[in-house]
Amino acid sequence: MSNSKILVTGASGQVGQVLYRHLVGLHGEDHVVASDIHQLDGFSIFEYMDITNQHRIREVIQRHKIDEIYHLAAILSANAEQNPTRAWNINMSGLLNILEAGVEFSIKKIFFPSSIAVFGNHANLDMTDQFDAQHPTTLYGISKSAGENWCQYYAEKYDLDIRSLRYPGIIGYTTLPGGGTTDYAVHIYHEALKQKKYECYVHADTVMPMIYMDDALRATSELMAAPKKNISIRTSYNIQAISFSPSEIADSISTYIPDFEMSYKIDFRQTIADNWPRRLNDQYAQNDWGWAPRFDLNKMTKEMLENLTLQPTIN
Ligand code: AKB
Repeated sequence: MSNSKILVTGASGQVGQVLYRHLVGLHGEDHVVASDIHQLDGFSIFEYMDITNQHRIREVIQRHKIDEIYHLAAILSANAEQNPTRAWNINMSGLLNILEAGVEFSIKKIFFPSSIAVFGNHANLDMTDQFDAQHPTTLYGISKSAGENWCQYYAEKYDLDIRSLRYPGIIGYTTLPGGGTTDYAVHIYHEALKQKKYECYVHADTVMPMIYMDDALRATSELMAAPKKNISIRTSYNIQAISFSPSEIADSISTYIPDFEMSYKIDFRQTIADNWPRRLNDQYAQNDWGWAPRFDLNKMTKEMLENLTLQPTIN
């Protein structure tokens, strides 16, 4: 247990819910404040918070004497394309409000999730380096790329200890994803158990980088726990875990559900996926804070199917 008082924004989202519970496990329920515009059951301390409302953010930080923030509130890639200006407002002014509050209230540490979406087709998409060119093709990618630069700016100008990961698609069994391009890799497990079939919106051979939720949580806490002097990247760290295509995940599921059938109906998310890295070089994360994933595709499939069988889909 620690004396930190932690605020999680976007706590009702796919990662937010799980990260909230993870942080409660590490720090105790009196030390973690969940905030969102949707309240779910299971939060010990919850504050309604619209991330674009700076006054409200200041009020919550003051009331709970917050000294660490995990800023997860954001609109993901596919949803952002439906309403780019709204997504820009939420993703950008939300982050700036948190950074400003970080300076005003001398917040000790801030976590900002960036994404593989910061890269576009001017990067080497087969093995994207930490400092490869960023020419994002989605509004989400543009907002995360700008966000990374804002983080570095605040870190350098105000010595704000802000740390960030470029999350790949995150796959877990307790929560459903909310409007990303990588969402298929979660839905496929639910549908495999319910109907033994799944219709995928990207081509069979479209490889995207993904990570199992346990690894994503561990990467986040290891980064946040690392000594400040080890953090050499103040934009956002590349992390690599598992890269696979829809046909490979379908094969992995078929080892447990032999009559599982996959079909394809391609939509606008194909173009997004085509401009994202397929695999990333995460040398800096390995060197600076010892990053190493523990789940490969088959180990993840086993865990997903076993846990979803015990605890059926929430939707
Ligand atoms: C999305 O698909 O938008 C996210 C991401 C890769 O950042 N899962």
